[in-house]
Amino acid sequence: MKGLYTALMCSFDESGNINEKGLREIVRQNIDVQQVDGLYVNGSTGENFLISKEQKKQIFDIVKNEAGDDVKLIAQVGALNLDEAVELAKYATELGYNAISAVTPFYYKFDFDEIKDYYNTILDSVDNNLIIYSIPALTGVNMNLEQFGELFKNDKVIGVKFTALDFFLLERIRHAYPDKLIYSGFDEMLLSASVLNVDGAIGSTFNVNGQRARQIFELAQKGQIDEARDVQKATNDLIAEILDNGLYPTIKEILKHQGIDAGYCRKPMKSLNSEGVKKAKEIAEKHLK
Ligand code: HMN
Repeated sequence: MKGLYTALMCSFDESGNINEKGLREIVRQNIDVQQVDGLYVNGSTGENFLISKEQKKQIFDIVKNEAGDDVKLIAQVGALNLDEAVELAKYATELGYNAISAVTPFYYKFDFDEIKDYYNTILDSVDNNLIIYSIPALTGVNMNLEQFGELFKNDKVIGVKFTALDFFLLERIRHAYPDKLIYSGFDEMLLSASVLNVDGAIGSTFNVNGQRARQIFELAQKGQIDEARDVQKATNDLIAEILDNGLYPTIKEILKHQGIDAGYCRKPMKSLNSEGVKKAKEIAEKHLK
């Protein structure tokens, strides 16, 4: 399960329905062109928290059907409704997803026992392994080293997607739990995370910049830090402009510019105005030639 995973975008039509053709094209682009090792399905980038349970299942179906066994698949099933999370975990497992992942439960201030119960409840219901999805900036949930260790006591918790700025904690987790998988979550910090010996990365910008992500990761593994830093610089020049123009809509516009039917974002996320669309094209031309 090591390696680089795209946090998969989903294509929606203007009314917010899944655009199956577009989603299949995004899957193929990631497998055939970006050549990532796997896909992280229904994460933040997939606008998972804006869609219905039935749409989540439909996306799991389409992606598995398109990807087959070409790459590894991780299904993000985390939801505040624990019954839904369990149902999705079972669903994705039956479809053949290689692992599941679940965001830490958010919005209410759950204490750690509640968080632990959430993960164990999901895992008790399926014969599959789980990757914790930790993204404190969006969830407000900050777990410490000991709490990660508590969750890791369940053998089916095989790792963590670490989307956080706290690299002291990342280093501590790496050394305390060498057998658990750590995936770097912030694409703009991939080199720094790779130097700390993460096992892989999961990123939204890999939809359009996956090849550079691989270069950074592999150069760092070989100890070619100067070269890796150059590629991270080129990557961050791209990411800075994408963030400035609006993360998910800009990635979709770049994909469209490359001939992929990436569609619209789900409301309340807004789509780009004509100036934003123009800017997205310029970004693609400038950084992804
Ligand atoms: C997901 O769940 O879709 C991703 O794994 C999330 C991923 O960590 C991205 N984070 C967010 O979108 C919040 C990053 O790839 C991020 O988009 C990128 O580093 C730009 O900041």
